[in-house]
Amino acid sequence: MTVHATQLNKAADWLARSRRVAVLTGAGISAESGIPTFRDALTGLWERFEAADLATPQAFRADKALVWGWYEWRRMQVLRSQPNAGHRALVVLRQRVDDLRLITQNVDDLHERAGSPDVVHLHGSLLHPRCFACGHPHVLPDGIPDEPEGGRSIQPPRCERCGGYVRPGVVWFGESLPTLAWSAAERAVRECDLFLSIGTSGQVFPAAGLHQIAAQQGKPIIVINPGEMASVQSRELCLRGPAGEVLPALLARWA
Ligand code: BV8
Ligand code: ZN
Repeated sequence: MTVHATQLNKAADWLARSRRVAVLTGAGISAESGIPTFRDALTGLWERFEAADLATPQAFRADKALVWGWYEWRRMQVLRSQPNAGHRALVVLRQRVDDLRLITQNVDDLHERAGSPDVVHLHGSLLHPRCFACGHPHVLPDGIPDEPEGGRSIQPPRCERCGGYVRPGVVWFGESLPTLAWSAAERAVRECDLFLSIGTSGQVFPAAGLHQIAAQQGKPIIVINPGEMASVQSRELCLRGPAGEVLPALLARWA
């Protein structure tokens, strides 16, 4: 971890003086749990595709089995993985500030399994499929899907109410975000006195717009990401390191 102590001390000081923290997480916070990020190239059956091309209603209409297979493979990975120190640190941080609102772009349940309540899922969840035709929630069989490492095409199950095809309970590109989740996220950023962005490349909208709202409102911003980040605003601190190392180090500095 190449984060300088001065940066960490400054960030810990900002956190210690904040009361209402809004946190936005992306795929990077689940990377240390073994879940590939969206930047990582797809493998196996899907290696010739871009994630953003597969995660669309058009792709599902074109080849339901290919897309459903991809999501069952990802659900298997998530159910086989465990929350990491980054997920767990956010549970501790919540106990240290008056109000913490946790907003995620991730479709895994690792924040919840780490113990975070009321997680706002902007892009849905792998664990709540529904009917593509009538929207009726579909209950998946218990247990972890046993998918081949390279994946396979699987016909999606049928809706018990209308017989339609079941789709993953995620927000696909070109689809609107859940209204309640988006309004809760916007409100959290407008009401916070510190914005914490963890493990996101800030490429997907409107989620990436939350950072801009915080910057426009002059909120102090802490970014945790080992990668090269876009231009840093005035009241913004960039801690270049993996969330699973930086977040515990931040908490450790906050006696
Ligand atoms: C919509 C669910 C209204 C599915 C996802 C404005 C400008 C340009 C384009 C648009 C715009 N407005 C709308 C668009 C179109 C589009 C969009 O943003 N396109 C992009 C690609 C340009 N947006 C939409 O379609 C949205 N809907 O706008 O609806 C509408 C409707 C009709 C017509 C018009 C408008 C819906 C977007 C949601 C799509 N669904 N996920 C699934 O998962 O299968 S998005 C998905 O990709 C994730 O949820 C996430 O949001 C995104 C990936 O981004 P990140 O999470 O940031 O992950 P990434 O891999 O990119 O980066 C990882 C980062 O972690 C890196 O920076 C890396 O350095 C860092 N990292 C790595 N290791 C670690 C780490 N950090 C910390 N610790 C580590 N250890
Ligand atoms: Zn149905």
